[in-house]
Amino acid sequence: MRTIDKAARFLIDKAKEDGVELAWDRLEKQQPQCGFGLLGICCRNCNMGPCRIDPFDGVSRGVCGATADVIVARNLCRMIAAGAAAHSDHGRDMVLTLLMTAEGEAKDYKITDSEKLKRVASEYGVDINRSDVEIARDLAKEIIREFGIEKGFIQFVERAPEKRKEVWKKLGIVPRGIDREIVEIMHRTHIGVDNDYVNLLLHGLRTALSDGWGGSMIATEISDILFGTPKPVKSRANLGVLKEDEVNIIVHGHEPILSEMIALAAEDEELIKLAKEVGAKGINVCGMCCTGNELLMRRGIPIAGNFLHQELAIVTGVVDAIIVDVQCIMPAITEVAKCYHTLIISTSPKAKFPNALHIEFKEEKALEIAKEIVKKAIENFKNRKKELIRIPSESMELIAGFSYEVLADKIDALIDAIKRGDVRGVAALVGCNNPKVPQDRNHVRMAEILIKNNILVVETGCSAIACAKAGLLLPEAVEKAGEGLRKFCESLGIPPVLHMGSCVDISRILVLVAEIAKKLNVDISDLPIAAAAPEWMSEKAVSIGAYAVASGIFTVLGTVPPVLGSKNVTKLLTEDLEKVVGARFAVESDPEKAAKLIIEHIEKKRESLGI
Ligand code: BF8
Repeated sequence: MRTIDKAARFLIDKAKEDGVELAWDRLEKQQPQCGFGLLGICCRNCNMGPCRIDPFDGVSRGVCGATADVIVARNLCRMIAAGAAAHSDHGRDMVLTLLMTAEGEAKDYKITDSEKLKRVASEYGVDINRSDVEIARDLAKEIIREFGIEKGFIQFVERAPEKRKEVWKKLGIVPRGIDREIVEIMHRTHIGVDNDYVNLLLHGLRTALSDGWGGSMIATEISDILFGTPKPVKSRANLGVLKEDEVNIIVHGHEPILSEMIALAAEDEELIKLAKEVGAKGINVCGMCCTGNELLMRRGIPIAGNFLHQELAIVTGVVDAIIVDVQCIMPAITEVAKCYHTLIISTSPKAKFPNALHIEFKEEKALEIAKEIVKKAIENFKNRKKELIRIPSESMELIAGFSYEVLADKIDALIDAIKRGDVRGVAALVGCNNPKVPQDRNHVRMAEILIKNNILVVETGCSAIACAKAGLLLPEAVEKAGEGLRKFCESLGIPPVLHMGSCVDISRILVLVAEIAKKLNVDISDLPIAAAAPEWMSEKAVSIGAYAVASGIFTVLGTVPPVLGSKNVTKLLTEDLEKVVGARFAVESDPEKAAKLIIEHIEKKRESLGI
């Protein structure tokens, strides 16, 4: 089975009829995948190699003498570095936009959440008794400076409970500047530098922390300052949100700097008029992946799907443009688009796609460029190939928008419910789709089992989109929940599965669990909470998993990371880390068993807390 999603099944069949190759087909063609790669024991870090380590003989070494332990640890650290870099560069772009906004260079942006601006500025020691623009300018400069700091630590570390900070201090892994930590990973993993797998992995954790409590948290906070802090909002999810009689534009990628402007441009009277002139009834903007989550959370813009929906959206034959920026955009979409009429428009100098139309996005002329892009989509409406049009009917209602601020006044009620035992604990389900897993199966199945067992589920990223499509982000989904969780959710009028945003918004979950820990005067690792990335595939997910564990959260991975080639690294990650940071990884691809691991962990933590 390739997917549990009916709309996806419909379009996978259509793609076959149309002779279009999809990610699942390409995965099949890759079989058998390289065993050395799967185990993490190939090294290309210098030109004496590439080297491969015999996974069975226990003595095999690379040309330089690196063992399986060193190679696996180095490779994993580089995955963390790439993932942390992606999140943090996104964060940096947000801060640069805030600075340009404050300096009057990016006139189409404004400060929307002034209260949050002042709150964050106070944390950074910026004087808040001035105009928003002055505060924003100094805050942005402070944060930009922080990216590279050599000495001292990133500010948001202060949001962690004291006990957690003590753990990090003792291990020497309190994160410094984000750029500093990432550069150090690249240095340490160069030939002949750090050859101690424990030392390497500790630095991997430090770098991941600079992502979770740094780059990602900055991305979230600045997005809220610029575009507003999300509040509960109704919308719909799945490919049925596409409309045959309107110009369909999908924004795909990650940074709301672009997608917010596209949404705004699509409201322009002249462009709507132009759409009508070409025979469409209007302009339908839909989201995909995490930039879709950003628009959904703040504007209630419908979300067409998660990672494995990106090719399928084109197969409907009605997507007039997919506008992309950075991250999670398959190079394949330009190939798929050749069979239909869809225009792929790339916008970032960091991410160009051969065969796509490149219209570079610049914050100084944001709305003007956004309008130009939307116009291209409208002009492409007439090129639809009528015989290839088929839109699946599936689209599900949902409620999203559960930022930390929305949940803050519910924390006491949550703690009471946890103490009473009505709610057993909280589980975060996050991360991607991966064609190695039937699309959405693990996300949805795990969420269903967890809520049945009275565990409140919080979600971000493609996991949240999977559960949205399955109808779990609705208050009515309490029918699938256990009695206690149902009572709790009904008393607050919330769904049992809460959409907390995009992948960088996992930082909202960190803040939530940190506040719960502070209120109970315990460490995060003492709480009845857990996390899972049931269908993860990206390097960003590796960084997320690493900072979740380093923050004290037991984390279950649903696809196997490339570490099994080293028994020592595997043991460190899945056993020994518990003694070091109070949490560890588990790997379990069966969703029933993975959910069971989380339930057992939560019950164990309740017992230790005496509740
Ligand atoms: O940003 S969009 S595929 S990497 S989960 Fe995964 Fe989905 Fe990408 Fe995180 Ni979000």
